[in-house]
Amino acid sequence: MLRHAVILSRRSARQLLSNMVSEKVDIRSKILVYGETYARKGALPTPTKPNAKFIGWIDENGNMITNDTVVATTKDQTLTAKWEYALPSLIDMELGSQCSLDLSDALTLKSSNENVVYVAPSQTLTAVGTGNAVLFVLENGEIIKQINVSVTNAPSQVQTLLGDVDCNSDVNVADAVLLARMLAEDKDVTVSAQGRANANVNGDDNVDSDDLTMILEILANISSAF
Ligand SMILES: [Ca+2]
Ligand SMILES: [Ca+2]
Repeated sequence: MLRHAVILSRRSARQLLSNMVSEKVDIRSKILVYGETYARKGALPTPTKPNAKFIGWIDENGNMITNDTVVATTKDQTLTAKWEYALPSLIDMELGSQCSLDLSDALTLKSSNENVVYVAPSQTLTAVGTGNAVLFVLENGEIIKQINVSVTNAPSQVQTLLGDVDCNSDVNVADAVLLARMLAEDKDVTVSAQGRANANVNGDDNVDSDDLTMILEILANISSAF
């Protein structure tokens, strides 16, 4: 029989094995013979990755390759692992809250509406506005999943200390600064639901610049609200 070497990689098996465990690259060299199955001299490896389920091996043409597949090429070939990620299809967030998904390093997120949910470079999500958005999960630039995100107002909270936006049991200029940044939609700051309740100094339906003015007045001892 003619032996055609199909070398998936020339790197040493040991190095590749460690790559398999730690990297998104799941490759191992295997010498195959045209007309025989991929299981020749041992089954194809079954890689593992946190929060992901291995689906199978895909060749360069997108064909699923199993141990029973017959080798139909004499060329070098690279098989790519196909994964299914354990990701939710729906995320409910309260306005102002943050969360992060347990992502594999290979995945990045992109928001369809950054005025609803903002994705930081760290991939942390911040609910910056009420409404719905779609999170695109990208692997190597390709969308592999869409997650619907719904942001709603936090349930109304009882004020613990009027003006204490950062909830440290004290009202000072840091609270005014935090509120000002929140109102300016500074995406680097987050205010908890309790903080938003405390920020609503005039007790109406909104947290807005009127409340900021009142906090500044409190700080300047102009107001006798306390
Ligand atoms: Ca405070
Ligand atoms: Ca208010």
